[in-house]
Amino acid sequence: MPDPSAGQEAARPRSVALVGPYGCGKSTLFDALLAAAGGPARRLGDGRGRGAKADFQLGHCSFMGDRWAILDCPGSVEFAHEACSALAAVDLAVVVCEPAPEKALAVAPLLRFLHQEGVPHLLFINKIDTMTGRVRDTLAALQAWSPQPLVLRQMPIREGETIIGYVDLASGRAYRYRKGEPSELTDLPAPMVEREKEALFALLEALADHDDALLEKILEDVTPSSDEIYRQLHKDLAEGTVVPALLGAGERDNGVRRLWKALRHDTPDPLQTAERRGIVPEGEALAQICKTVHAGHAGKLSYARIWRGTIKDGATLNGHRIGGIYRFTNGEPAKVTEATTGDIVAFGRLEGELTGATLSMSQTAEVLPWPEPPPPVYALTIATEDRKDDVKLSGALQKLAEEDPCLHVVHDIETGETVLRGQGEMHLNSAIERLAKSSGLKVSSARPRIPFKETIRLAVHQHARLKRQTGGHGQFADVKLDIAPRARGEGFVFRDRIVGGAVPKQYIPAVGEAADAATKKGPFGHPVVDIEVTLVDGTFHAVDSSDMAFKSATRMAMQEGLAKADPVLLEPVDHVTISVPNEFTPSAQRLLTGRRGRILGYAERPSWPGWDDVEAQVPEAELHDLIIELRSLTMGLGTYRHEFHHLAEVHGNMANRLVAT
Ligand SMILES: Nc1nc2c(ncn2[C@@H]2O[C@H](COP(=O)(O)OP(=O)(O)OP(=O)(O)O)[C@@H](O)[C@H]2O)c(=O)[nH]1
Ligand SMILES: [Mg+2]
Repeated sequence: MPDPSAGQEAARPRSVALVGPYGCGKSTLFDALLAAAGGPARRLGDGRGRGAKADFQLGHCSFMGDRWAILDCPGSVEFAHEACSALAAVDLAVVVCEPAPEKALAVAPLLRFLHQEGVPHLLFINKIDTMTGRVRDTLAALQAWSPQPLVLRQMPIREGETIIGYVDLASGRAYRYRKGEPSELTDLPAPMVEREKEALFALLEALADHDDALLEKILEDVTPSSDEIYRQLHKDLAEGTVVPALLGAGERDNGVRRLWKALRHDTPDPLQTAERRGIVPEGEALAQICKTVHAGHAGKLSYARIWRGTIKDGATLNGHRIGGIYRFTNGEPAKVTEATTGDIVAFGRLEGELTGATLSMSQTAEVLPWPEPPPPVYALTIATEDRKDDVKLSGALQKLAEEDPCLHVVHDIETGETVLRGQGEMHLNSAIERLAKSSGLKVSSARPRIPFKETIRLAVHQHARLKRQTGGHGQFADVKLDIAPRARGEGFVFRDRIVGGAVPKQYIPAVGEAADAATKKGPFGHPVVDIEVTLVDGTFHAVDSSDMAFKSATRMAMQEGLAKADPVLLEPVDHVTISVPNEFTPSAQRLLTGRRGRILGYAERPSWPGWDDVEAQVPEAELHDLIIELRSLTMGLGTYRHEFHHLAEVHGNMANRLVAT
């Protein structure tokens, strides 16, 4: 594999995703990286980084002659799939984290994910200006969660409590941070010389685990050259055998150039990434869509990673002619004529192609896998203020769902509501906001209604007679019904037990239809399920009877009969599985029982060491904001899934309360 840092020819464009928990400073670092690469001066304090963005931002730049695409991912767990999409497209991930150990732990699931997916990554311990404890403690806390060894590449230099610079362990050089400027070379303070030796030894030990020559040197007490150390770091990072850790403060430009140099040196070549993804190097041009946006007047843009070959503007991919290829320099889309292996660019007007689609000219090339969106855990209804806008709303929702594979739009036939399902409050609210903004529609949202049902507990016999004389000929029908409960899940059935033509055959279907129609709204206002209605007797009139008359009589009989048959409210109960690190298992159980859940048990989560799956049956009415509480109890780590299990009777106060909400 070519070493891009050593090659004579211009290196292929490479890409990096900034990932990490909510608010750890990714967007600030993104700005700092672009600024350090000659981008626009930083818009410090203009709020660029603040406020959670729902999707990743793409920026292009060149650093020391190499071309780069940087992807700034949203941090909230609610947008985790967006980060997954970015990670599926890039050569390297920079995991940004907070300096305090308890806050830094929020990256734990990410480290596990990157390890599982085999994505090469390095750790950037950010906001080092606020660090009070020891960097090593933070690293040790994270190490407990990382399947790969984390190795510190820098050692902080302190003056009192404040970190004022660092030693680059591989080169042995000491630097002093300067706010908003590159760090300057300085002398290592004498009292730190011993500590630097220890830190270097720790780094070498970690690296020697994967290299015998290095191990030999350490055993012989020979310090390897900087070049040797850099080479080993490069190799170990690409192979995923170690995760190097760097320090800095994006907001002050501290450690940003050091990070750039590490990226330049260590980010795998795009061909290596393609190999990791199982893409053979020979063959026709191949790309994959990693994001879809409807950019107003610019139309649809499909962001894509080029895995192989060169794609020129105007080429036909999957049967669609590309209408423009864009890169994003200085925050603005700029048209380019072509894109090549390693590029991440936006293609214009690839109608009909969705995020995840593999693109090629012949369409006979291999189809690349794409991460599945996680199942929805939170729902809100959406409605227009003016019914006239409903068509416009459904068009806008379709576009939104095309941009965001985690967003499900469902028209609930039972409740008549349009329901958005997704990853949480922030996710859905930001989707609704975006929709309102792009479509100009006035919309409102609310908690979805629970699809309650009802049934009866007593069998009753009900007689009803319709007799009306209005002007000409009248209306007459008389029915006797047996209305009886059935077992849960057996549904509705109508039977005819008429003998001797008491009700003529021709009217019987009308009775059946009316009985069925009457189950749509029972005494509590919800659909009635699991009952049996039998027509046992009746009378008719030769002139005045009709289908209509028999329907009316049946409706009357049903209404009266159901009310007398000891009706009861039924609520949907779901089978719920909560997944949490096992230290949170007791909290998860308490959370479920506090929500009228019946715990079924818990067990180790398959192939997730240290995690448990807690199983329970929980009423759907208690699930609306379960995810919010679960995340707040588990540092955002807990997830859950659910599916309808059965309908359960609700009595007394609970029934009143549920019906009232
Ligand atoms: N002290 C300090 N604060 C920082 C640093 N970098 C960012 N911040 C602050 O951290 C907050 C969050 O920064 P962002 O860059 O928006 O964080 P983010 O990771 O992009 O956040 P999300 O995209 O919402 O996940 C802001 O108030 C920044 O001013 C830093 O190096 N030092
Ligand atoms: Mg951000």
